[in-house]
Amino acid sequence: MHKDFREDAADAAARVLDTNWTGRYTVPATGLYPHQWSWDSAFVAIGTRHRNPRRARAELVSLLEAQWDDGRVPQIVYDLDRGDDYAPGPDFWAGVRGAPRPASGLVQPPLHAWSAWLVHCADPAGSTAEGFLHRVYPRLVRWHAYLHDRRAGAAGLPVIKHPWESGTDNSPLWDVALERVPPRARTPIRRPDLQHAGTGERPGARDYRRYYRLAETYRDAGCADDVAIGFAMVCPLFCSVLAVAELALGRVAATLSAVDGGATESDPGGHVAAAARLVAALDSHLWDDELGLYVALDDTTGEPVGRATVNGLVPLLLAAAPTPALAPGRAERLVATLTGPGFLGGGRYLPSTSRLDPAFDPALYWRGPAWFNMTWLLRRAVWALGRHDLAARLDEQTTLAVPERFPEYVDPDTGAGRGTRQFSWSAALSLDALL
Ligand code: 9WN
Repeated sequence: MHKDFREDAADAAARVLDTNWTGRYTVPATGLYPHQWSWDSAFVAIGTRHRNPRRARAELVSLLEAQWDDGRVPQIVYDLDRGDDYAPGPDFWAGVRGAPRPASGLVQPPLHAWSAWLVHCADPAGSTAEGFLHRVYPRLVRWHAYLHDRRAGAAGLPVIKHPWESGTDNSPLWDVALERVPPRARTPIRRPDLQHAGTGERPGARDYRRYYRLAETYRDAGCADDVAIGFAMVCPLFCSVLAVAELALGRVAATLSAVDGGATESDPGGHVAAAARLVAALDSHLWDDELGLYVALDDTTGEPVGRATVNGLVPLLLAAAPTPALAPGRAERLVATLTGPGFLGGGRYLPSTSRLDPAFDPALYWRGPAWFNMTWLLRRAVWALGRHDLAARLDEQTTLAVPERFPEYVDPDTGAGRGTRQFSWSAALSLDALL
C-alpha cells in the first residue's frame, strides 16, 4: 500500500473512533449499537492504542468496571439515555442481581486479556504510571475463572448459552440447536436495528423469536449457569480466543511479578497451564478431519456440528504460540482450508461461512460476508506462522475500509460494504493493520 494512502486511511479510521467515543467508551456504531459491547471494546482498544493509549486503557477499564459479582463481563453495558434505541434494552435485564451497572446477563468472546496486554505494550510507561495492569489483572482473572468454572461443559471447554454470546449470532453453527428452542417469547419483540441495516442483512424474525425466548429463559433463571436452558454450545472461536487470552494473562502476570517483586498475587504458570488444557480439549473434541477445521460441539447432545465457518479457522492463532501448540499437522490443514475453495481460494475476501456450506449467503451477516475482525484474527495467525504472502492477501480487505466508509462487513466476492457504516472495530482493526 502506498504511504500517503496508508496515512490518509489511518487518519480516517482514527476519526471514526473519535466520533464513536463517548468519553468513557466507544460505541460500535452510533445508530445501530448505541451502548458499550464487550468484545467490540476489546477490538477497539487494539486500534486506539496506536493513537491514544490512555483512551485505549480507559476503554477496557470502563468495561471491566461493569463486571458482575460472579466474574462475568457483560455482553452489553447500557447507556440509560439511549435505552430504547436498541432491543433488547436495559429494561429487559432489569431485576437480575449481581450486575453493578445496567447490563445484559450474557457474555461475548473473552478477548480482553489479550487486548489489555497489547494496549500495555503500546505504551508501557504510561500504563505503568496509571497502574493499568494492576487494575485489570484481578478482574481478568475472575472473568476467566467464571468461564472455566461456571461455564464448564462436558468436554472441559466453556459453553455459550446464547448465539449472541458467540459474537457470530446467526452462524450456521447454531442452527440445529436453535431449532429446538420454541419460537415464542413473552416479551414483545422490537427491531430498531432494522432502521439502520437492511432486513436481508440482519437475522430474521424466526431467529429473533428464539433469541428472545432463550434470553428470557436465562434471565428468568437469574442468569444462573447450573440451570439447563436448552442451548449450551462449545464454539471453536470462543475457546481459542480464551486460550490466547490465557497466554496473554500469563505475560501480564509475569510483568506484574517483575515490577512489584511478587506483591501482586499473580500466577504466570497457571495461565499457561489453563491455555494448554484448552488447546488439548479443543484438539480432542472439536477437530473435524473431513472439513479440515474445528467445529462446534452441542453440549446437550454431545454431537459435533459439522459446518465449516471462519470460527473454526481461528484456532490457527494457537499454531505459532511457543507453548502450547496445536496437534501436529493441524496448522498445515488449517492453512489448506483457509486457502481452499471454501474460503480464500473461492473468492476475494475471507467469508464468515464457507462458500461450500449450504447456508452460504454473501449478504447475510455471519452466513457469508467478510468481517474485519475475523480477517484481522486470521491475519495475526498467518503472520505469526511466517506466511506473509497470506497476510498480504488478507490485508486487501483493509483497502475497502475507506471507500466503503468502514462498513460492518463486506460482500466476500465484490467487497461492497454491508450493514452499518462508520463501524468502530472495522476502523480500529484497519488502523492496526495500517500502522
Ligand atoms: C448482538 C456489536 C455486536 C457485535 C456482534 C454482532 C452484533 C448484536 C446484534 O453486533 O451483535 O450482540 O444486535 O446483532 O454480531 O459480534 O459484538 O457490534
